[in-house]
Amino acid sequence: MLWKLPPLWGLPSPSPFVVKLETWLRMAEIPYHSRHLSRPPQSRSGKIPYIELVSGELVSW
Ligand SMILES: N[C@@H](CCC(=O)N[C@@H](CS)C(=O)NCC(=O)O)C(=O)O
Repeated sequence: MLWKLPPLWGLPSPSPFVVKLETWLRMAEIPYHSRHLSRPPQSRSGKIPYIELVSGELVSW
């Protein structure tokens, strides 16, 4: 699960890091689901985007 901010200002996301990651996932043809944050990021860095694995582990960088 990719956690991200919702679309804004005509962009798929106001975060360039989200746009970059989603573009890469599409180019690499890696299937994924995404959800919009409704609370502060739960990643260790406190930043978005981050990935929640099926196991529940959170991956951020
Ligand atoms: N190293 C991260 C950086 C992500 C990042 O800086 N995200 C911004 C949004 S564009 C953020 O969450 N900022 C919140 C903060 O700095 O507290 C990446 O490449 O994805």
